[in-house]
Amino acid sequence: MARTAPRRKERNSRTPRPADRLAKLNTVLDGARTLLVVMQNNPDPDAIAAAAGLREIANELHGISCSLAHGGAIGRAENIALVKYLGLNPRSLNDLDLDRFERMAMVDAQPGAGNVSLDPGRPLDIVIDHHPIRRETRSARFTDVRSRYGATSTIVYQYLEAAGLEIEVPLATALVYGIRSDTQDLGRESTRADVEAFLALYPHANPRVLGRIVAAPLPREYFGQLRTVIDNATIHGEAIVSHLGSLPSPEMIAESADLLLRVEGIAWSLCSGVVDGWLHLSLRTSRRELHAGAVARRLAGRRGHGGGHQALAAAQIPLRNGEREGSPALGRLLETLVTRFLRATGNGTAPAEPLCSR
Ligand SMILES: [Mn+2]
Repeated sequence: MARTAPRRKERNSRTPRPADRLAKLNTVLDGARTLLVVMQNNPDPDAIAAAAGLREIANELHGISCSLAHGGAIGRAENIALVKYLGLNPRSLNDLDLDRFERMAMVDAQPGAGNVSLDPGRPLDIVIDHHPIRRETRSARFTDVRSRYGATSTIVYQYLEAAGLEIEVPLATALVYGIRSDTQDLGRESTRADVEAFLALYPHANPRVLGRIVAAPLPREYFGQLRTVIDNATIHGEAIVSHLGSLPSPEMIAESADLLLRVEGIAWSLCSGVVDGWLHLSLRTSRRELHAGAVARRLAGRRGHGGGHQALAAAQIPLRNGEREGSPALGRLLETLVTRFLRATGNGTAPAEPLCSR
């Protein structure tokens, strides 16, 4: 009987060990007194947890005083609750004198991406992220971009672990939430590293607090937006699209795309909304082989930014004069985008029908 060679767990010689990565990170942080950690616009739980984790490393290993910043606002009730629980005071990028900081880091995002307000020309010392690598990122002094990972929280956990730092309950709870929310409870875009980080962190997390954060009270406007999502949702074959109109912040667009992907028989969802003069688009798919990130880039075209993972992606397009919510010009733009989306996903010829009969 033929024997197969025993499968050995071998580390690819090109993959640096966590301790080596930490040593490199430490070199960059060494000697600094201040650090600014920049998150994506409207940061999500993964970004918030990853930033809190990097802050811990800077604080504990280097005595660096650390500030957190982002573009846009923290809009979702869950994210506001998380920030409050962690005792963070994230600042708006617009309110900060960036020259004041001796080091600049970015987590869960990359310079020049569509969801980042920071001037891409500003040099960064550290970039830690799990989105596909961007050209601008390569000029940072230290980069750790692992696009196969489900969450930046997983990557930051590995640094905390390598540093031998005791992870306190609030940070463990946040990192667990970061991993859970970016991977839909490890069911989407997650790797073994995400599962291992989750299992290591979970015993230190406070599930009761996490339960309260996840079920934070929602403002009544949330339900109004939800009604708009459902009223405007149209099915085209295996795809569903909905426009949410004008919104104060874009989080509801992504959340709606998640929700609509759950409609029976649907393999693609696209939700859109207008925030601050930009059209935001969120895409989701259960057909990962077609790559949502590639479709998002096609939707953004040359005018906007687009990208993301296999199963989830986003695009942002700056609106021109006259393309206001409710205007014929915006209507035409949306129609073009929906047509492009339906063609890209193989639903171009399917008849349109409303999700719910009115
Ligand atoms: Mn993330």
